[in-house]
Amino acid sequence: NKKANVLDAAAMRRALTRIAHEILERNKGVEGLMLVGIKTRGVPIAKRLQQRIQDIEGVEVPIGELDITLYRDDLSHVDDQNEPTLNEANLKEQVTGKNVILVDDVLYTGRTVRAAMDAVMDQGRPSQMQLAVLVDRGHRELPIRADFIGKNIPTSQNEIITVELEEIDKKDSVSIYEK
Ligand code: 3GP
Ligand code: 5GP
Ligand code: MG
Repeated sequence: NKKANVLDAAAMRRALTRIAHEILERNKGVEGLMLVGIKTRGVPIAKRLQQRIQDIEGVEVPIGELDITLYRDDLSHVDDQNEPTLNEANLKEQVTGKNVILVDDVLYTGRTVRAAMDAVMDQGRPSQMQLAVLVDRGHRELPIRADFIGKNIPTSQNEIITVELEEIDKKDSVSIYEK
């Protein structure tokens, strides 16, 4: 059952525009940048950031996607280490020498991002990696933090954040639910 709407479409749009500017400011432009979306909802978020960067700088930065199968017991795929496992690395572009910006919808324990970093490193040797997330809900279990955050939403363990995106869910919104 729903507790609160946290971001509506306009707020999400503003947050992603800000993140695009922050990425460009931190990295002094687009040189060497590559965006890598973590499936499912990290992918359309990465595409939106790519579009905004193009609007601002007039350059289309390369984009890739990663499929990290989640480890959680509330989801179907679990490996014997109880860790997220890499399904496929469909990184169309070479990552070697690139500044790879990982993009995901929600950052929670950090295990998905850890697996994503491994997956990227298996493809080559990026010069740098950074992390952009729409929502940081806390409860990290690894020494991982995001460089760019749309919204910090402190949650309890029995709350879940629902992220809906136009491309998948026909609307843009972020809300908090009680399990
Ligand atoms: P996503 O693939 O678009 O990121 O992991 C499958 C989906 O379940 C994810 O979509 C994620 O948004 C959604 N989800 C909702 N609540 C939770 C949660 O508490 N934990 C995890 N791991 N996924 C959740
Ligand atoms: P982590 O590996 O950091 O625990 O979880 C990150 C991944 O799990 C993200 O890709 C995200 O989709 C999913 N996730 C974890 N918690 C939530 C949540 O509360 N809401 C949503 N929508 N996704 C979550
Ligand atoms: Mg996700």
